[in-house]
Amino acid sequence: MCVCVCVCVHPGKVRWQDFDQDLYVGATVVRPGQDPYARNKFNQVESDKLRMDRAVPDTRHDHCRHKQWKSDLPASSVVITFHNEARSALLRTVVSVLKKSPPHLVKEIILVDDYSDNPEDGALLGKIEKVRVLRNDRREGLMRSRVRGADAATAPVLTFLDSHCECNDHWLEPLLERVAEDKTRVVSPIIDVINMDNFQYVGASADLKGGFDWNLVFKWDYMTQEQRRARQGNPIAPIKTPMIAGGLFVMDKEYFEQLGKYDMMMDVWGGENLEISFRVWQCGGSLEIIPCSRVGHVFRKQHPYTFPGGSGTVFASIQSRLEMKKRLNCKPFKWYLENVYPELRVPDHQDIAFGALQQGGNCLDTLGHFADGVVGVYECHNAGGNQEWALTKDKSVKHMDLCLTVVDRTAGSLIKLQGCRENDSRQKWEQIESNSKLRHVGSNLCLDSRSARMGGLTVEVCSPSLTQQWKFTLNLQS
Ligand SMILES: [Mn+2]
Repeated sequence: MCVCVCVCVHPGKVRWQDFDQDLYVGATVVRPGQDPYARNKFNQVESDKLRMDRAVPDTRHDHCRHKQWKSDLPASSVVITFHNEARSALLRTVVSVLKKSPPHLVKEIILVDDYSDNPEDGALLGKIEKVRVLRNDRREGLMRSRVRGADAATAPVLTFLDSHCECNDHWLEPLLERVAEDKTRVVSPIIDVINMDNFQYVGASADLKGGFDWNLVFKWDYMTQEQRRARQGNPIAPIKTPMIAGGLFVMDKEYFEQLGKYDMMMDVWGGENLEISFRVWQCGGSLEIIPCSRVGHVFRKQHPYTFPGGSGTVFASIQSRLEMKKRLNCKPFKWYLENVYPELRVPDHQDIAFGALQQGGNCLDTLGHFADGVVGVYECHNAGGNQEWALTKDKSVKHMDLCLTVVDRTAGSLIKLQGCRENDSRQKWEQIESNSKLRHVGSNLCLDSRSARMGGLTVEVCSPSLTQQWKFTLNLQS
């Protein structure tokens, strides 16, 4: 006798388990002799080898494993936008959502195909249960695509994901719980690293917050020691963060609309995470990272796609956005800097260059020394601290109130840190050769790292040597 089990799947749809991965991914494999990085800037051959529902390590803190989530959480619409994504990566993203979420919490997955070369990349996935596919009929960019997906969403909560993610165990419940408690919270998971070369699911530090530098580039900041100590009693407590990485977050749909969604005049990609982070904080909401939620993401070193019209043309009028912020009674940026991101050093009007002073992957570093100590170089860590310098209008190179000082004006002599003094010619420097070198004004010698390992930085006769090439993170003079 045959017993049939009824599986409730809509007509024409299949369960993800029944989706033909080999047929879908097989159509776009990397041919022998082709560069596996050419299309996606990650190793597509390795990505294609993996099963769509491969097992990944549970990277959560132990405390998360016993946690009970509220039973009456709101459902979410998952919005995934993509442009020419590798099929295997896109499919794994979709499958991991379906596999790792309680079914009643995922109302739908909305794939927004931002005019990929092959419309089938998205269209074929529309066969999978809960997946809806929207395709732009021209390239719109990330922001307008996300807004299109959000507008089509029918669940009360929006979950935005990148198209090369893998959701981990119970990733969704802790995010939804925080948003259900307070609609003005915008939350994101800890983003685990998936290695772009071998696709190993690596994990991530739980001691990071999102921040930015003055080139307005997102970066991860280590929590201060004080912040880490405060968390020892409750290591899985939500982490207030000045900035979200941008690709992965959960937000109440009504709140997203109230706050002005995204700026529809923003093109292509980038900067939108800073913009929405500032807006959420300044307009009364908050941003959190929820440690019990983990989602893997393939981090790349390069953009895989082109910027139509060039990346320098993505500017537009922000008049209507300014009016909106007025209407919403948003606080000024100064408030954000002082209250949300007090760790960030703000360049003042005296600075003409600012940030780390870089030489390749190394940065000028106080090495923890104070007055009369030498300075050296150390691997750049982008966390400010001992690597934070400013060149000021009065020509000093400053770290806090210590200045680079040429004690002895002969080539080969060590540079010392000394308290900054006005009008001390031993502390006057200028940038030369298109801001690529630092020359001591009084001696015409250049800052040099050739003896960094034998004592410290020195001044030397200026030359084309790479040990004299220094670049500030941010140059405010042209
Ligand atoms: Mn991404």
